[in-house]
This record gives sequence, structure tokens and C-alpha cells, in this order.
Amino acid sequence: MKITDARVIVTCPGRNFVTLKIETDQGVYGIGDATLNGRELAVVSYLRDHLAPCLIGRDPRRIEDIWQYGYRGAYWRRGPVTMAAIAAVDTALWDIKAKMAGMPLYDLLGGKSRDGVMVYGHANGADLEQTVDEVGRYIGMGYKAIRAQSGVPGLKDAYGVGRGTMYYEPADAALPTETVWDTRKSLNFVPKLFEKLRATYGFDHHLLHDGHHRYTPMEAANLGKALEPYQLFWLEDCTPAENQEAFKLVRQHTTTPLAVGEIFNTIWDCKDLIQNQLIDYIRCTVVRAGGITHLRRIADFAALYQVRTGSHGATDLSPVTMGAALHFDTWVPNFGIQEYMRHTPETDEVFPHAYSFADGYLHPGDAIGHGVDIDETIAARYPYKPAYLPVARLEDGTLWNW
Ligand code: CS2
Ligand code: MG
Repeated sequence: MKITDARVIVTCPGRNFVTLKIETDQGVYGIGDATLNGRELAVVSYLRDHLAPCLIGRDPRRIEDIWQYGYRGAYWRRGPVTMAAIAAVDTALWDIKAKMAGMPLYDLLGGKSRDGVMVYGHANGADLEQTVDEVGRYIGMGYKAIRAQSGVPGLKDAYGVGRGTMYYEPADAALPTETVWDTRKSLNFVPKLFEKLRATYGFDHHLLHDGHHRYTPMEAANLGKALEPYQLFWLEDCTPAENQEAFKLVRQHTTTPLAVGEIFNTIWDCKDLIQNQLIDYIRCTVVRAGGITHLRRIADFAALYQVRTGSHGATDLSPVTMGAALHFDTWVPNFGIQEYMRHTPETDEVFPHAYSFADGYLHPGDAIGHGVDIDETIAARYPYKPAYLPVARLEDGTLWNW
């Protein structure tokens, strides 16, 4: 069996997606996601100009060997561009293997560990009242877990506050939008939001919050402590994690569960966090962290330390990543939760998929492979459009973490 073609498809049904389609001499093809929000074309070139030509003629059944070829073989290891390209190849190859076996991918991975994948949705509002109402709306839709982000009094454009209600999309301009951040105002406000949420809806639902890397370790410790009475499912990205040791300080001060990992690319980015039990949830997902092959390695390592998974699932992860992640989530023993930000109907039309939402759970469906395809005719109607994530500055103009 041989790979005959590896083609990159770029489409922008409201936001940019980069998709790899690998074809074989046996007529079976596989699909992988390679989208890197705001830096899409770098991965297009990596795949089209560098990795795809090396795949032609290889045996697609040798997934592990091809993964190692992409990782060790480049000499230049890791990084978001390389790992997104490797992920796309790996995801497409698992799709092919599962189709060859005539199985849904979760069966090939080891079979179902659960009946449904608990997801969390995004409730966000311009202010406290609107956010409280939004959480109520998500509860009404059947969600068991809800992330709450709100506009902060005195701050324009706080992180996570969308323009619409269902389809929040931060990459909103042809050049980065500039937003303003002030930690003091946020620290003063966020505990009040969760106090109100618990007073309104009680303690039956899981509530989550994303700090989006904006706090220093001591500020994060302070926030975690202040949120303890409201029993969050997790506090996400409370501080940047390039220095994994930073989480030690946060951990010493709070029992609020900690989650991190959406911008990690390999097991090396989370090795110390996991083995020192400094986090509770590891949020790496398929496209960012080298595909199913590498994500499985991370999850198995995390299981030794009772760290559970919590795959990133924002709209910049295409339905292909969502489908693959759901098969992974259905199998992985140490599953925690899956993020679920809905794609627009235009995106769903470009990527026909077998997964579906019911009662707070996503189900991968029983299609063979990972169950997500790309309709190239519809995709061609939406050409690439430059779009960047915003940047954040402190009130005095200092560039901060968005
Ligand atoms: C966020 C993302 O989903 C999340 O938790 O942190 O929305 C993130 O901002 C985007 O994926 C960036 O592309
Ligand atoms: Mg996040």
C-alpha cells in the first residue's frame, strides 16, 4: 500500500482552516487538520513544500514510523508549525487505518471507555448580568459544564467576550486588534461573577474559567484562592507555562483545580507539570500536539499521575480535529472533559461530520475512520482571508499576554 498524494486545502468559511488530504493507491483517503490560528500559511508551506513530497510512495500503514520521520527526520524538532504539520499527517493516517479496518477510530484505539464525551460550552457576556443569563441559557441547552467569561467593568474587550452568542471568534481582523488589560480590575471582578453564578444556579453544574495566561504566578494563586468557595471544575491557563516551575507557587496556595496546555506542542512542554502533579488537567489536542500518536503518549504519561485530559476545542480547531478528538476522548481512560465551541453552519457544511451533541455530551458517531470529511467543492467557494488574533496591552501601553 502506498501514499499517492498529499494535498493541502485552504478554506475560509468564516474563518481559515488548513486541511490535509492523503490519498492512497487503494482508493482509501484520510483527512487531517493543520490549522494554526493567525499563522495558517506557515503550516501550508511546511506541508506543501517540505513534508508532503517526502510522503509520496510511503506505506500509510506505518503511522509510527512516519511520525518519527516527521519529528526526528526534520532535525528541527517541536514548535507549533512543525507539530501542526505532523499532526495533520498523523490524523489522516489514523483515519486511513481505521477505514481500512472498517472501524470507527475509537475502536481501533482500544474501544469505548464511555458512552458520551462530556463537553463544556462558552457562556460569555458584556457584563455580569449578561454572563449570568448566558450561563442559564447553556444550562437550558443541556450543558453539564459551562465556561464563564465576562466583560470586566472599566475594561474594554476583556478576553472571551464575543460579538455573537454562539460563535465567538477571536481572530477578527486583517491585522491584530489592540485590546487593553488590567489585572487588578479582573481580580476584583472574577470572584464576584462566580459568587453570583453559584447563588443563582447552585452547585450542580461544572463551572470553568480561562485566565488566558494573563496573571503572574502570585496573582494566579490569589485568584485560585478567591475562587475556592465556588468549586470550579478548573481554572485554565492561570499563568504562562513556558517555565513549568511557575505552577508550583500557584499550586501551593490553592485547591482550585488547574488546567493548561492548549498552546503546548509536545510532551516536553508538560513533562514537569505532570510528573510534579502541578496540574489536574492537560489540555493538549490533536492538531497542536502532533496528532493521535503523540496525544496518546501525553495522556498515558498523565494517567500515571492522575492528571486527566481536557482537549482544547475552540473554533480554530477544525471539525476534523473535533472529530478526531472525540474518538480519542471516547477511548482515553483518563478523560476529563472536552471543550466545545460550535462551528458556524458554513463551516459544518464544508466539513460533513458524524459527531453530534445531545444532553451535554458529544458523540463521535459510528462512521468508520474519524468520521469527518471535507467537501472540496464547497470549500473552494471560500478563499483564504488574512485574520489575526488580537494583542493585549496594559493601560500604560506595555504589551501583555493576550
Ligand atoms: C481559548 C481559545 O478555547 C480556549 O480556551 O483559550 O479560544 C484561544 O483563544 C484560541 O484557540 C486562540 O486561537
Ligand atoms: Mg483557553
